[in-house]
Amino acid sequence: MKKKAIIYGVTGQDGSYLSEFLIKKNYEVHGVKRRSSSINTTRIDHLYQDPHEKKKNFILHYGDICDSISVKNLISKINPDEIYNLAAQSHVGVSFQIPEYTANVDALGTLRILEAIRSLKSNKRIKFYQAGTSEMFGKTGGGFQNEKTKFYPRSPYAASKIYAHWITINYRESYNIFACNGILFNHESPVRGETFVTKKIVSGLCKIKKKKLKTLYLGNIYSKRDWGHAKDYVEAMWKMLQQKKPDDFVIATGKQYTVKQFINLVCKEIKIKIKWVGKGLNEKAIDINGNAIIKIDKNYFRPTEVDTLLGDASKARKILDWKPKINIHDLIKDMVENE
Ligand code: NAP
Ligand code: G4F
Repeated sequence: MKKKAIIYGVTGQDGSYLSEFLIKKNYEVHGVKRRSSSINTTRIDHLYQDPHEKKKNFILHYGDICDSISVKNLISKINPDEIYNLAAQSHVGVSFQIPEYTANVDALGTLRILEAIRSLKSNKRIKFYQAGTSEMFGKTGGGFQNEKTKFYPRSPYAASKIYAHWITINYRESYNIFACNGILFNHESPVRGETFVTKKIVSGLCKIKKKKLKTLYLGNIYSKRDWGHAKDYVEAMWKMLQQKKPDDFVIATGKQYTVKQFINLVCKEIKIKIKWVGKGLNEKAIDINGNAIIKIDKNYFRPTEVDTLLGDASKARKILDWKPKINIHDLIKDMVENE
């Protein structure tokens, strides 16, 4: 019998990589997409199968984790072996503009899925994965973060994800649900959303190289992140659900770069020579012709920033036998090639 998985957030970056991964593992994948007036399936179009085909391994359903009724109905209709909750308003900066909506999706959305699993009383012990984030660590003060590090959220997004983290643990302990929290550090890919900093830098600099853009505007280029590749990280999600006991895991590379270092690496990859001049809001990257190709725009700064994130994934390495295969240089190559 094929295992069945439901993916909430199937149209997102991780949803597309996880779908490919599970299909290769011979799962029947049920992806949940939101109704939208314009196309939101570009990341998964290559997996689409005509609904009239007999043996399908990729099936799309309309749904929304803000809608308890659709969540309950779908989980009860499919009766899956595994559920991956990747659905979220996932942009930290945007969460300051739409804090209540972010909490509804990112915090209560998780509760709605857990409650559907609890009330279903399935003949299976449905396994649940919650997409937690290193943003929950927030104001870290530097050094490495692991599963024991305390949370200090710095955005409505992070505060909502902390609710989701603890409600997942509470349902595990209260109702014996097989529920795991992945605490994933930043992971990127060619299909990363256009407004996240790595994609914005790669896409902007490639346009500058092709003379289709003059200047790329960015915010805080001194924050430090631990960047991995989404392809590696979806494997870790699956591995968590294959263990005997449900548990929580940090997933990270253990290497850290500033946004500015990331820019320098991309420039090197696409062979643009730059020189940094100025300070603060006046800092700029100048090319060999004297053009300011990167400038700072204060509108991209957040009211509160997460200055430094660096993950210690030794628990995942030991228990899941997981380690990242793709380093930052290969990640950048992959992103540039696809641009
Ligand atoms: P993403 O590209 O922004 O994808 C988010 C997905 O959630 C999209 O499919 C989106 O649908 C869907 N969604 C949003 N609101 C929804 C709702 N109310 N009901 C159902 N679906 C909804 O994010 P990602 O980078 O793949 O990240 C996946 C998950 O991991 C997110 O929960 C994110 O917060 C978390 N995470 C990401 C990272 C990272 O570095 N990428 C690190 C740690 C944790 P549309 O396509 O229609 O917008
Ligand atoms: O790419 P970012 O927007 O990612 P951020 O805020 O770290 O969040 C991402 O990773 C989290 C895991 O830690 C996920 F949970 C979350 O869903 C998301 O995927 O920004 C990275 C850094 C920040 O410090 C930001 O202030 O880059 C800085 N930055 C500088 N200029 C910018 C920009 N970020 C964006 N998005 N756009 C800029 O122009």
